Amino acid sequence: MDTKQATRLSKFLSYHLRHHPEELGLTLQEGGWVPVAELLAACAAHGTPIGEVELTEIVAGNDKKRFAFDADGTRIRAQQGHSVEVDLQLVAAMPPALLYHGTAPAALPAIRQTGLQKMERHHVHLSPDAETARRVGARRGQPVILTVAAAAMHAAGIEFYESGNGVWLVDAVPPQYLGGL
Ligand code: HQG
Repeated sequence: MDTKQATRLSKFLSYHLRHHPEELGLTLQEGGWVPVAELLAACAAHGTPIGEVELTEIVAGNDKKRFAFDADGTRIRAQQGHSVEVDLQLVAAMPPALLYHGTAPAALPAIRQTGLQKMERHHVHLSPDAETARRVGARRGQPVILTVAAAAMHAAGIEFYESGNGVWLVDAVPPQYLGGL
């Protein structure tokens, strides 16, 4: 499978596993899981056939590890980024001292007022390093990198979750914990 095809199928899977499973006639199970056999049958029935080997390649080769199989490989889910109501059964974890968030200059006045909000997603997404945050922010033009005093937030009782792919998730980041504003 070439990169272009992998990207196309990855976007197709993200769209359905995060946002619109119902368009494929699927319902996400607890944890966001979908049986692999059901997913592949639904993709084929909706004009985008994906083979088992191709699916494994997409999951393993995905630049941001957007998808994961369960332990026995019979179910698949998006690791984060959902807009549908789903309990990912995330386990709270101790974050590193500093995390990073890449955003667009236009968002800064609002962020100064209200801090980072989860907007359309389930959580605010934070990056483990500045370079990753820069890439996230660059999706919206010239990026601005904010630092997040994650250990201080954690010490104040705010829970952090690590998704399976290195992204840190939190409900909100109040402005006093942000640097670079
Ligand atoms: C901004 C992609 C105004 C926030 C990426 C961001 C990431 C505010 C936008 C993942 C705000 C939300 C997540 C406030 C935050 N006022 N704007 N108070 N608080 N914002 O896409 O973090 O390819 O929901 O800075 O690479 O950009 O989908 O979040 O600019 O990992 O796997 O509101 O999505 O990964 O945008 O990106 P998003 P994000 P995938």
